[in-house]
Amino acid sequence: MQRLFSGIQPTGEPHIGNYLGAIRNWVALQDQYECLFCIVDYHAITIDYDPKEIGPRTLDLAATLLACGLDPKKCLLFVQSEVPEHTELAWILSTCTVVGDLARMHQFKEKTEGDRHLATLGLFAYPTLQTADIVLYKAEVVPVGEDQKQHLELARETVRRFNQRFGPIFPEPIELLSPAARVMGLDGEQKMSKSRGNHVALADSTDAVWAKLRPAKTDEARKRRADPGNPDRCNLFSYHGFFSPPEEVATINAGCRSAAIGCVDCKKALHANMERLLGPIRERLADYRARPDDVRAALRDGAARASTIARHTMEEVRQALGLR
Ligand code: AQP
Repeated sequence: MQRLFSGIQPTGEPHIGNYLGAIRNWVALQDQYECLFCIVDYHAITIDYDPKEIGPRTLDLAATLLACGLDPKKCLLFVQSEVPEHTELAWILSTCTVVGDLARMHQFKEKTEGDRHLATLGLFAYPTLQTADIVLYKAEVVPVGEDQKQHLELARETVRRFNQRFGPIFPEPIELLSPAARVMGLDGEQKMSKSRGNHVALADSTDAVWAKLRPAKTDEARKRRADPGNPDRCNLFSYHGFFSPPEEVATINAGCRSAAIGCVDCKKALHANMERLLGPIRERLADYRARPDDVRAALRDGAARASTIARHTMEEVRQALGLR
């Protein structure tokens, strides 16, 4: 089996975008690859955060991942900061990473718009830590969304430079493009995101989900119930594609265009279909939240197994660098 690595940041409440764009895929990949899934808390501290919140968030994210179907018997689930070799290797790889390449990264540019000269070194070097995360385990495969493709190209470049200088230690990781589309936020303007507050959280109660759907923007040209709408211009209609059966999507599409149904009808149908997927996840999450020690034990076990691989790689790396 090939080895696969992926990570998720404990930056806020995990949402349906994270589920549809990553977590659901991870659950399927557990059976096809030797998977390492990492809660990347060292990445999460590259933006403003509350030190009191990050610990509980990390634990709750782990509970959510388990509730979504990650199985510690099939994969390694662990927290990045519990394996210090990630940051040690990131430092070493930073000597093989070119500043000009880092400066070209779209994500860095987006996150620092307006005040780039005040950006921190941690945020700038984020892709180098990401490279270390992957190659520390000699992972061959990395599932990525479109937004992460550039970082993976840089990871390959860094690996090539390292291997050329110190010997063929790391495989060049290849990307496994996520089959899921990008989920837009409830605002319809930016991608759904933990930190932007435009999300439906996996932990939201059924009432909370409805409270978010009810006022959400639809086709703005549809001012009254009798006006026909255009589903192609409706952000909420795009959610039906993720949650509703194809025949129902077609009926709603036609009903919107002919004004046979109103936006509230469309939202109610969406809510019911979301509930079918989210309800069972929410129930399992409540169960894991009620037994945090079991979640901690799963993370401890994952970190111990990850550390064994990490220590072995670092021995090899230090030797190659002449540090032993
Ligand atoms: N809106 C989205 N649609 C599809 N996939 C998404 N992902 C995130 N948002 C969407 C995927 O979720 C995985 C984990 O993401 P992350 O926590 O590492 O960072 P992110 O992509 O920056 O996620 P967020 O929710 O937007 O967090 P913040 O607000 O902290 O930046 C990734 O595989 C990502 O593609």
